[in-house]
Amino acid sequence: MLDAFAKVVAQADARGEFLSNKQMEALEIIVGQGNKRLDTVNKINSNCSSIVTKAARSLFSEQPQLIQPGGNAYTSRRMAACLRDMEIILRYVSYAMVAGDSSVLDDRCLNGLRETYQALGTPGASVAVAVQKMKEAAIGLVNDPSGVTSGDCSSLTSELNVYFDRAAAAVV
Ligand code: PEB
Repeated sequence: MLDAFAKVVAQADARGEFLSNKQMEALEIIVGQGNKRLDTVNKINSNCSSIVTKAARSLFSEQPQLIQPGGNAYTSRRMAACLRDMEIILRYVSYAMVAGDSSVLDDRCLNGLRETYQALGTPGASVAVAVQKMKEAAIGLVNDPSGVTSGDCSSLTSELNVYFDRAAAAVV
């Protein structure tokens, strides 16, 4: 598990070199955007249940067979497992966002997840739709200007997009 700083240190150490100017500049940007990054993570954390609920409602309205008898989210046990999985994925996306690096998400959440769903008979494509819907909800909240100092968050929202897309791509 790496963060943006540990990652460039590991890369430089592997070559036996000091950090390059390019690497230093990338870290300067990260430091400069530090408060915005933490605001982004805070928005996700404080709205996690509404992000999950909204996405799940939308998924089940588009794919009602999931909650009908025989469906993969039918019975409250499976529904609970589904909502829990969505929350786990969102939590690891939030960790990646705070670290500025996807390795925590990759190593501790996505690694082997496709195979787990295949073994369970859970439709990965539907999980991917759920992740995309959480992405829409989370980005909408991050872009909501109310209650925060206005500024340019485009690079942070595109980074957040990448983590959600990575999670969605990992389960299909
Ligand atoms: C991954 N999910 C399930 C299981 C595991 C995971 C390991 C089996 C054990 C259990 O039921 O708890 N666990 C989860 C995860 C990590 C982890 C992400 C990462 C670290 O440790 N059903 C649907 C939807 C989808 C869904 C498409 C969007 O119809 C999910 C939610 N996951 C789902 C369901 C089960 C499950 C388990 C329904 C239960 C499957 C079953 O027992 O039939």
